[in-house]
Amino acid sequence: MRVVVFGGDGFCGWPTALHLSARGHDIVIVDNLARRNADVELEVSSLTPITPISTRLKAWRETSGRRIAYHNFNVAEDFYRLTSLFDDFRPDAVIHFAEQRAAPYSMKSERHKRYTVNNNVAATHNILCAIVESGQDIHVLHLGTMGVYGYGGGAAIPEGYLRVELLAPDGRRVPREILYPADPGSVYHMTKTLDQLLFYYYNKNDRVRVTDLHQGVVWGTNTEETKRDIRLINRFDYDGDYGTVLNRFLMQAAIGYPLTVHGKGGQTRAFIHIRDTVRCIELALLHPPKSGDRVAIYNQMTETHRVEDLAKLVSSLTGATIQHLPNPRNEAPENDLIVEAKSLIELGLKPTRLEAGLLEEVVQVAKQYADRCDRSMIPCTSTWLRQKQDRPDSETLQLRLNAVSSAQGGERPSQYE
Ligand code: NAD
Ligand code: USQ
Repeated sequence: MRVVVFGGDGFCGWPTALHLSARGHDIVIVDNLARRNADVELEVSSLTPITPISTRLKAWRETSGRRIAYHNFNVAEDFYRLTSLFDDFRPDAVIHFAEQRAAPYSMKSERHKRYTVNNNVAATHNILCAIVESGQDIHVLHLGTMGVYGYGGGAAIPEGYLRVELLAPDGRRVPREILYPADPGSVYHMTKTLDQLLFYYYNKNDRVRVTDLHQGVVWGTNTEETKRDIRLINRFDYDGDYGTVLNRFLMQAAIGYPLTVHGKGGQTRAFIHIRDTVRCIELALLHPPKSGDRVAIYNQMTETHRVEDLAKLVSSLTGATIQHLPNPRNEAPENDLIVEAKSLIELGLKPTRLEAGLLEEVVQVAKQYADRCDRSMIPCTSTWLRQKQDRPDSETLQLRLNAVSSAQGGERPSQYE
């Protein structure tokens, strides 16, 4: 198939582009390098030494014999580059990763909130609008998030749609299937709930075929393809804005930094390994909705865990100590989370479960590049509530200062000093 990968230089997009190219698909990457620029802004780098995109693509040509084309433009702004690309390349499908994806980054300031909303919503809308303009029947695969549902509430979270009964004036009960009520927990997560409405509308009005993959927290770093050559290595985010919880714990264990549990760690989240991410996307690509079908929504996760349990597991494997920090987020201190996730398994996914060998593999990668870590970048300094930004309470301030003073070799002033 001919496939455009929007955001194909990122953490999930790059291994996906390689995975599909290795299986004979014809791939074009579009990426404006916003993620690399965010690293420049935040003064941090991927723990792994990712190479420039031209080096990545050359390395892929040399190791696989296959070419991946690359265009550098902003999907949220350069609408006519999109329409030209669709006219020239005539893709069968597009995979849309091109959004600002970190919840803490989206909460840093009004500028970060506005950037995240403008970028994410406009990127999704431009892609849909350009597909309609092209007159082509292009399947859209989008990386959504489990966070659109909120997390939990006692009953199982279905795959996108909820069966309800409306009460008619004459007392009859009218059955309906509606989008599961959106309950975002950050500005970033809110953009994903807005994306859902864009898909709903363009699917209803223009019959655009859409698969929305509501993905959990991704962990791991490399896939079969990114391991083929050091120049293909995938990014590994560990900083307080972009690092996600399990990879952060594994990396913290590798460098002897106490594991940073927010609050008591009662938050339960859904997880998936990066190798399953690329496989799920391949399965969804090979099984598109038919013309006229409603938006297909799959929960792309393989297991759920409490943050505290993950910390204990990593601690038991590595001997790392655990610290409980004041939670910078405005989120439930604990939640249950039961998720229905049958569709991708029915399509052929063999779930990779969290097990010691895979956790150890990530610790080894982190140990290998430990000298690239800037410990002062580990604390999460982005807070959800303005009052917290303005006046941290004394306990928060002390815990944060402790975290910074435990950092070695980094004198960078922190944002709350
Ligand atoms: P990432 O930031 O590493 O990759 C996103 C890529 O998109 C980057 O390379 C960035 O430069 C590019 N991009 C952003 N805006 C763009 C624009 N306007 N035009 C062109 N390129 C643009 O993020 P990721 O971890 O690879 O996540 C990819 C997608 O998967 C995101 O939409 C995210 O919401 C979703 N997701 C990620 C996770 C996770 O744990 N990483 C979990 C669930 C869902
Ligand atoms: N957490 C800690 N300690 C840390 C980091 C995080 O306790 O050092 C906690 C957070 O408070 C939160 C949970 O771990 O309760 C998950 O945080 P995270 O940063 O790992 O994940 P999140 O912010 O939810 O975002 C990530 C991706 C996002 C994706 C989402 C899927 O960055 O793109 O959409 O996971 S989900 O969580 O299912 O919504």
